[in-house]
Amino acid sequence: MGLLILIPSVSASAQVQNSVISSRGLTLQMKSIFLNEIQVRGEGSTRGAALAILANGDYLLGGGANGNQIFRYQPRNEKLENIGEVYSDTLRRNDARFAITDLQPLSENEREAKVLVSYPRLGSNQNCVQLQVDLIKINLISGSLENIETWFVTDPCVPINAVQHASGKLERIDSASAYFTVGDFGFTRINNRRVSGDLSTIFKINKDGAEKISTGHRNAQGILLYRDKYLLASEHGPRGGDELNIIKPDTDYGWPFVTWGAAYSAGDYVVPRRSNSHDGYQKPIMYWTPSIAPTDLIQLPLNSNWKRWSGQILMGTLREQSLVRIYLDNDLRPTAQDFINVNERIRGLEISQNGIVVATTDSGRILEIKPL
Ligand SMILES: [Ca+2]
Repeated sequence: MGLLILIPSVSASAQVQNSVISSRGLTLQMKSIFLNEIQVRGEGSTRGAALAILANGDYLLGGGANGNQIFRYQPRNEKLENIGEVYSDTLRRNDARFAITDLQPLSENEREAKVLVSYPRLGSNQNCVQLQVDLIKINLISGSLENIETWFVTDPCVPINAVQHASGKLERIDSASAYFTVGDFGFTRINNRRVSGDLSTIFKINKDGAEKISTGHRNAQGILLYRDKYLLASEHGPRGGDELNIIKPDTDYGWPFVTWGAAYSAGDYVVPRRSNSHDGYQKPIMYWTPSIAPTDLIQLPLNSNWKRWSGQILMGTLREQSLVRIYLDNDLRPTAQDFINVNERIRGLEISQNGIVVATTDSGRILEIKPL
């Protein structure tokens, strides 16, 4: 476990705090920036913003009080601007889970960026929820956005009590396609594959449609093309049994039939056939019981100031309030992990072009972490 030491702020802004974390031979500096405007609000809950980093170093943040706004933050001068709304707030309920789930730039130049945006939203009768992916164009000169086209809408539309477990994470493949995770939405019929449709699935999407890659995912909140060729996904299990999986085509990862987590009881939305088991299905390469609630995955840059952590994986967590450092050997076997405590629920996690780890937190902060 890393050690967190708060030191007096050195920034002119009262909203900025610096601290030092020492963890297994590396000393890290963490800058924490509180941005009230980007936090998603809902009855009884708050949520961190979705995060992407543009080629010019600026951050895109998806969130705000109603969860449907995009902001641009320029770390050079600590300037924040609201650049527009992706969808109407009539398409959500007053619940922080109704919010932009991910932002993924596909192509950029000095004038504009084309970015995929995913979000759960109400269906046409207002009683059910679907996950949607739109391509938007951001004018980087004027700081405005334009919605270009819808790429994907999940089916079925799930009864509204179940906006939980949306997933909705994107990973770029090239300028015209991406991987996309769809959760089980807490759907009470998720154990019937004839009606579960697009739920619990990882897709490859482009403007013409979606191709199923793998199934049996409960709530994949992290996805990463590791070493540019292996697809990894993290997911939340039920009462334990959180997983890290290597995603292979036409493979079933088991949910809701098997889980390493504890059994749900009769009052839960679905009861797995077997708990503490993965028999008959693809096993995760790592799992965590009790739950740590894993989110985004990133790979630290090779041959960088991250020294012996270069090229390794970092994973955000909600419940554990830590970054998890994971080392996979050449056969993709996990041979080391440790927890770097940041005392924050990590929602979005990215790596900047200059090797700074950037995270968004449910408390409305941006964290910038780098080796000292
Ligand atoms: Ca599984």
